[in-house]
Amino acid sequence: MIYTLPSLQYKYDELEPYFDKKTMEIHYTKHHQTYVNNANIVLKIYPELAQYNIEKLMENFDKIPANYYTFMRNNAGAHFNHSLFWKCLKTKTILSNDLKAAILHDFGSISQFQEEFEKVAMSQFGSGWVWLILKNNKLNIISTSNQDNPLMKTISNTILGFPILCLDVWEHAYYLKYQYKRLNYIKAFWNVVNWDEASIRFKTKT
Ligand code: MN3
Repeated sequence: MIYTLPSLQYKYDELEPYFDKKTMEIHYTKHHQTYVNNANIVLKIYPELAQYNIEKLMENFDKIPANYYTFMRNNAGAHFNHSLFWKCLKTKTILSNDLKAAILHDFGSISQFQEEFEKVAMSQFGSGWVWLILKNNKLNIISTSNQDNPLMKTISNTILGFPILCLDVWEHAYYLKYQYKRLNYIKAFWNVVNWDEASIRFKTKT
């Protein structure tokens, strides 16, 4: 098995005006494709790694040979992150039911949840990701640097949590449209969050 780009459930221009067509196209066909190609180089050298799908590879990161560890942390990590990110985007979905109740319980209100998410996203210095994660039945918001993710056994050798939702805060995700205004990009995200996907992910772990 080698990795391939997952198909998108929408057209590049469908998230306009929040996420622009050009950024979506370049992000998917150039950035994500490059990460996939790079990760596949290592799968060809070490076919035993190819038994894992990308999610399982994150949980088995200790099996990656040391000489390719950083390379895969960046590229296989990016493949996992972007594959989830595309699924987290959709217009006109509504936060409801169990996930809504859990967010209200754990953050107090929807606006407090959004404020906290924006704060974490703005505090991530340089490239990285913001995550809504579930751990021990509690929701939390964290950020990771570069292409790390909460499932990856890296620094602490434990899984930080199960990702429910993610946002790419690398400049390549927003610079064409928003330039240095990361906060405007983060706020635009609320218009294109796929709450249906987030709810499904939440349900599988509760
Ligand atoms: Mn990206």
